[in-house]
Amino acid sequence: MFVDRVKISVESGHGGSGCISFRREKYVPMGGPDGGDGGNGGDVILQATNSEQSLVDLKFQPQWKAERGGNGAGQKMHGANAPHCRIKVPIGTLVFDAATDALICDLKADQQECVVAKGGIGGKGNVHYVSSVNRAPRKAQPGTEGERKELELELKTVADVGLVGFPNAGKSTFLRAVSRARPKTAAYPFTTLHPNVGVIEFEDFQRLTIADIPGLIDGAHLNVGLGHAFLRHIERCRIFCYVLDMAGVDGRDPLQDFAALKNELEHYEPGLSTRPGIILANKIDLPEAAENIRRLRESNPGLEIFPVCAELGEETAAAISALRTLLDAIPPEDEDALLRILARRRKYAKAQSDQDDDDDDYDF
Ligand SMILES: Nc1nc2c(ncn2[C@@H]2O[C@H](COP(=O)(O)OP(=O)(O)OP(=O)(O)O)[C@@H](O)[C@H]2O)c(=O)[nH]1
Ligand SMILES: [Mg+2]
Repeated sequence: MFVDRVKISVESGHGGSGCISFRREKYVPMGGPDGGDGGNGGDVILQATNSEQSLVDLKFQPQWKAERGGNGAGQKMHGANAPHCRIKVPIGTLVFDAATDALICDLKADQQECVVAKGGIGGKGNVHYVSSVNRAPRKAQPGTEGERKELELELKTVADVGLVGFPNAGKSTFLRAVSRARPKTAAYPFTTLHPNVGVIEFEDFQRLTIADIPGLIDGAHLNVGLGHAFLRHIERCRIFCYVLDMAGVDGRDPLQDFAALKNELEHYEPGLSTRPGIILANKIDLPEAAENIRRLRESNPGLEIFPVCAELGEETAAAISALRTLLDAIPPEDEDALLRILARRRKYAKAQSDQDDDDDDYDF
């Protein structure tokens, strides 16, 4: 099961109370106040990790609560600070406050952490309230309360290259051929149902990550097929690799496929289809491919086209080195990507609320 959106509620621990106590000891009359401070409550921390690929665990465990700090005690004993509650999430998780819709953090590196609810602070014991006029204070501070928040987590896979193509074009086969990722491949559409990321390591230890997403079809932006929900997993990719079935095995024309793919990307986000990329002209082992490659080259003279046979892993090296050259040429981070994501989220939320308002009109 793959989950890329989830709502959770988190609550940090309250601070422990300070203590009111007086020193009682043989031969020490009127020993004075000795109430210790309370310990701090635990924070709730989100931690990005390589070992999680989806938010599915959080779907089944949406409530998280950190422990409260220990209370202070006599003999100036400090209450124990509560341990922090760490929630592991996949890399690429965006965290939003569900109440305000504000972005809290963008966890995009392994082991990156973010405190989403700060634990309460322990209260002070009565030792702190001694003064020249009050030498036996019967006053201590309660700990401050923890925070309670509803969070919306949205996973956007982080990869350098996004594979875009129609179902059955051979995206997963290509990923298997060039990396150690093992997505399922089969001769029927929609074999891939959730994103997979493969990693290629070069001899100079540089790494290139490639994301494979479910196939797109005409009208994906209108939620046809698996819709364009999965495009969110490649919108952060710096370059695209369009995978085309040059033999038209399913009776389609690769030239039309290419135009349709660009159209879908553009519908999802204006400007997305102009992001740099290469074309992977797949299935060149089949006889129909040669003619289609000629036509594709003719109609797209400026584009880099790489004929490959993903099934046998042939001719893939040139495509991979072209991807690397392209990546090296563009800036490491698209700084506006996050802003665009936030803008689309707001647009989506507005459309949802407008729709809810319309629904209310018919609610008798
Ligand atoms: N002849 C030939 N067949 C190929 C080639 N590459 C992939 N195929 C076949 O095409 C079919 C679909 O491959 P997949 O890799 O599952 O395609 P996909 O694009 O991931 O498809 P979805 O996950 O459904 O979107 C499989 O039966 C592969 O064996 C190739 O280079 N030549
Ligand atoms: Mg696939």
